[in-house]
Amino acid sequence: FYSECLGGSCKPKTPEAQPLVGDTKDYDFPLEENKIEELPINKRETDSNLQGFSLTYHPSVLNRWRPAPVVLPVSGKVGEKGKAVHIPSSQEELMKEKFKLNQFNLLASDMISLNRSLQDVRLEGCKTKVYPRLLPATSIVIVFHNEAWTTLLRTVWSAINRSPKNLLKEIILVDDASERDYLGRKLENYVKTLPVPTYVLRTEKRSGLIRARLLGAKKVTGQVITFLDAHCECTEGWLEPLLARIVENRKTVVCPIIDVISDETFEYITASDMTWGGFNWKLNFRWYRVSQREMDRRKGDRTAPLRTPTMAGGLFSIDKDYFYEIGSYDEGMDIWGGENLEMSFRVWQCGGILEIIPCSHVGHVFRDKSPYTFPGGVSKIVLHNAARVAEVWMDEWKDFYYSMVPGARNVAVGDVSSRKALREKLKCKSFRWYLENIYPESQMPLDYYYLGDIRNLESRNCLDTMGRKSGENLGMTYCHNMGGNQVFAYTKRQQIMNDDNCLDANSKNGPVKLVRCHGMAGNQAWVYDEVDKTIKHVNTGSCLQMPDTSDVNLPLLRPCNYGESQQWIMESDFKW
Ligand code: LR7
Ligand code: MN
Repeated sequence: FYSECLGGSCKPKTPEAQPLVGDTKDYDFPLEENKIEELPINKRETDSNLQGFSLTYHPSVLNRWRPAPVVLPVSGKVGEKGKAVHIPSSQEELMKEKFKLNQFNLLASDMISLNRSLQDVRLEGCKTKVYPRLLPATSIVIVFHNEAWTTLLRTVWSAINRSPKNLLKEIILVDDASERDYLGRKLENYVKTLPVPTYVLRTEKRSGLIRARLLGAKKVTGQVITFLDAHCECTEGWLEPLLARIVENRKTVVCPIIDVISDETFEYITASDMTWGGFNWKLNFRWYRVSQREMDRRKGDRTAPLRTPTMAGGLFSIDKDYFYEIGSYDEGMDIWGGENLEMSFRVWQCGGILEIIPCSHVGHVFRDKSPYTFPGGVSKIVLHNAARVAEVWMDEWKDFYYSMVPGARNVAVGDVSSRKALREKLKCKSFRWYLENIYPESQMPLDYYYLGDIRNLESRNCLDTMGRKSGENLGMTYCHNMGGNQVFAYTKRQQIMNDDNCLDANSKNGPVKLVRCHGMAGNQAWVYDEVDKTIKHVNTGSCLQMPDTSDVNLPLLRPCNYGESQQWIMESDFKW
């Protein structure tokens, strides 16, 4: 249940070599199509409501700056200009051995210069943008546990090389109890030689990335905090647009576009600028295609700041005072996961703005697996963190999480009273407000009649997605009372949905498929009759029927006969 995003964080798999029209630089990776949940316009918060706070920074915290010089290719080195590194077959064994250390091609990384050059990946419209001559300086906080030397220092060097001198105050490295020698004294001595003040802090014991970031943030002396993962590369002009946006409104939390540094070849691959952050019922962060609504709000300008429902979590800038005003992080979260959604919900619900700034690009090494240990167990930690998000921020929509991931009910969430008090103190809005105004395209339905399993009266079996994907048939099997694949929401829009898929049929005898919800009724509209207990497909007038002997796992769509084989019970009786 957590594996899809864990460690690899929903790695955008092999980017389709499919340039967007009018731009040959950007690639589109396979995206989840968002379904459309259009709201009447008057139910939405207007721009002016969202931005009713302007703040001018005191001039004393602003600095005059000049663009950083362009980083030139290092001659004789591989990987320059962000190109892929290919390992000769004679070294394949070594490569595989080294891969295990960090779950990326360490041999390739070690061959590339710490100062490698990259392409200028920005849209043309970004290169000519003019930013205020006075901007606040940022401190960069990078937390790491057992990070590789070359990826860590390439992150540091890429920031130094590509940040305007007066805008980078310092770099704070937080070692979260790493167990590798080179990250000890050797690292401390190395950072002393850097042209930007750089410090190494150490947690006393493994504290996880959330508490490690809090430790780093405490030492920040710049006006803005910029967090980066320890395996990133900043590109030309990455910093100015982030800081410029914060100066316009200090309650804006800004993220760059996160490009892909291949874990296999370290090739720098531009990500789509048509992507924003969402989440599913399991509370995994996911990339989705930006809604038409948001494209329209930006009047089709691909260089304009993009309001995103959630952020990936690792790369963002925030005004330092605002970071604390809005409640920094939940210290009750361990190791990895959850803090990104927590901060996203909190920022939006408590009056801030969360944006992706398309003119700022930073690469990140996406991995398939997490390379380090999760003391206490991966699932326990990840479920614990996500449950805290659900308990504090999601109101009744937390039910979607718990029914999708029933195991989370047995994990202690710990004390969330101080986080709830924070929500009170800041007078934050409800999760309903968030869904209505910020994320109407979310796959969590706004209004629904029912959430639970759907049981056939005759066979006593339950509808089951069988974990299948969009386009595949709906399944059916014995009821396990364990939620997950057997949880469906019956929404006021007449959808029967599980996470982002809806029951869908396009002919009167089926089959009934799971198809990405489109929110436009059509083949996805069903009427449940509480009296005769039928589930009728609106477009065809046929009824959902239990499977026959030819395939006992395949529910059917047949002319209605009002027999028990077509009667369904929607009543929650999960035994937790
Ligand atoms: O116990 C730990 N202590 C640490 O210091 C565990 C991790 N860390 C460090 C780690 O070394 C790394 O520098 O924390 C940083 C993030 O950990 P990763 O790289 O294993 O995380 P990720 O890239 O797989 O996960 C994404 O989601 C995380 C949820 O907790 C964090 O928010 C990460 O910062 C975030 N990364 C990004 O947003 C980059 C884009 C990936 C995506 C989507
Ligand atoms: Mn990472």
